[in-house]
Amino acid sequence: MKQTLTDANFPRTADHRVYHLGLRPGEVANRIITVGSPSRANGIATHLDTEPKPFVLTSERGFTTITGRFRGVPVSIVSIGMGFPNMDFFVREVRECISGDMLIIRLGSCGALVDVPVGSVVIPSSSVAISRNYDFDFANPASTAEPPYRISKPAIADAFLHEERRISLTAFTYSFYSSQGRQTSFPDRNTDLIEHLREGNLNVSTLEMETFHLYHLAKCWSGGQPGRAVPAIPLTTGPVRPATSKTPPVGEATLERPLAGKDTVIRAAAVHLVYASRLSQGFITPSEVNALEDWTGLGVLTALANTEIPSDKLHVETGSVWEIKEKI
Ligand code: R1P
Ligand code: URA
Repeated sequence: MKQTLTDANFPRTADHRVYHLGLRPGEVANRIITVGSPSRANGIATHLDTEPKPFVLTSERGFTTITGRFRGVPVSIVSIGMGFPNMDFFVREVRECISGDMLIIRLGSCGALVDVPVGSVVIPSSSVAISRNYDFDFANPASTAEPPYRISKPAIADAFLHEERRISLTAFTYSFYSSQGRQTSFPDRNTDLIEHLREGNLNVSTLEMETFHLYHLAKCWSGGQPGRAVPAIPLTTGPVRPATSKTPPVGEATLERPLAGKDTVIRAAAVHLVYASRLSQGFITPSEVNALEDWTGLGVLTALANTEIPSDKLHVETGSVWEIKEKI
């Protein structure tokens, strides 16, 4: 950490940069693709317009944001690393840098529990969370009546990626290993977990580590209804209180005033790339990854650019990194 931060509740630098992503208003757009790895972000960024030159910022904590335009539409690509804590940093800190609505699509890899080849693409319409139960005694399982893993109710995606909503359930896990049913040298008591997830009443199709938290936060923000306007009741009692605000240009933001604006929504969806087949034990090759990430990245950029955001729910362009300045 190089700069002084103020406000222990929501730390920021004097020039309004958020603590972990390092961004400030005007550096991240309303339409966002979030990915796990910087190489995926850089690959997708090759599809951005050359004018204005895409803005790139890698924070000290390893979050990389690339903001530019795709076919003229402002868009950001944010690489967040792995796991739900990073998804939490991303959604909350970016929310504080953008006025208006947010459209977020996660483009991430997964393991498949359904019989599809590696390299397949799954669009999950909902997600459940599988958490390790810390009250279970993993060393002495006979000593507790608790289950070793807990499975939550589903969180639902926004419909903007689904022309026709097909039910595809993803499971988000706290670990790549134990709660995805992988066998390691730890006593994880998970040998029947995969079978349980594939059973008819659950019918989980993919396993990964961020989507549930994204869907859950989007729904919380949007008053419980993905993609719909929030009700008049305040949504949070925490750091963010949605309030009408005119977005100041970069460098002039007064942060006593939250940026989000009134009646804003966060619309979230995900595209999962099958890297691992948990049935055949196959794993994707590097050249398949490159091809798959390229065409799905282009598809997600296109979906975002084609999804309307009302003009009064867009962040102001003046002073932003996506502003096209007239050449003199
Ligand atoms: C595990 O290898 C990582 O890959 C998946 C999981 O959710 C986890 O983050 O997503 P990404 O490819 O987006 O990182
Ligand atoms: N990502 C995951 O979380 N799990 C897999 O099996 C593959 C990618």
